Amino acid sequence: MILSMENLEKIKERIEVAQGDITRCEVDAIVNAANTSLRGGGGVDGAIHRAAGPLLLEACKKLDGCPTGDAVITPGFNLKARWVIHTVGPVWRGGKHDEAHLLASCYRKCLSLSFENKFGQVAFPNISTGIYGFPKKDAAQIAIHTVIQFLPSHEFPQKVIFVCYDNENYSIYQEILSSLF
Ligand code: AR6
Repeated sequence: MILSMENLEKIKERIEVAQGDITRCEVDAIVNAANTSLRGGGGVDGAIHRAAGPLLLEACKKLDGCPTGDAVITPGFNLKARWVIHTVGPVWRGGKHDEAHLLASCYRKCLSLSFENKFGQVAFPNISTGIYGFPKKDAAQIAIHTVIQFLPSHEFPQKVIFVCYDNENYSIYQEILSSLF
């Protein structure tokens, strides 16, 4: 990862790691690790739909799905977060099917939507590292790298929170971030 000390210093305060349930985050937007149909599913997607209520599915049905690597936005309905950014991570198929680029694209698209909407805080789950099977360390490097590349040249989102659910992801994120800052 090639980063200038100046850029790192500038964004240090804008990146946080937390452990817990993303549906409880009081932020402008939470990111959902969805699938291309946007019709809900298991994992964090299921939890977000349950917490947001049935209007979220209705809003998703009005959208024409979402391709892998892209992102779309809906209101958060009953969630504490005002908005949900739905992104579709790649299914891990051994690493030679553009998985890394597609995962980076998910983070970039979510960050761009947050920029356009002038969001203060946006919370990300560890996209693709559950049901979709992306190796956790590699996914964390991609997530952190993409955020670090984006923030210095964008005023929004003001803060990115990586919300880890499982202990393994939480330790990985803490380790990578403490080695950087
Ligand atoms: N809060 C934060 N993170 C969570 C939560 C939660 N409440 N629940 C799970 N995670 P996954 P994927 C973490 O499987 O791999 C769905 O069926 C989990 O520990 O939710 O991108 C979709 O509809 C893991 O680290 O998403 C798709 O079909 C991370 O969230 C498919 O799963 C992502 O795990 C997407 O698979």
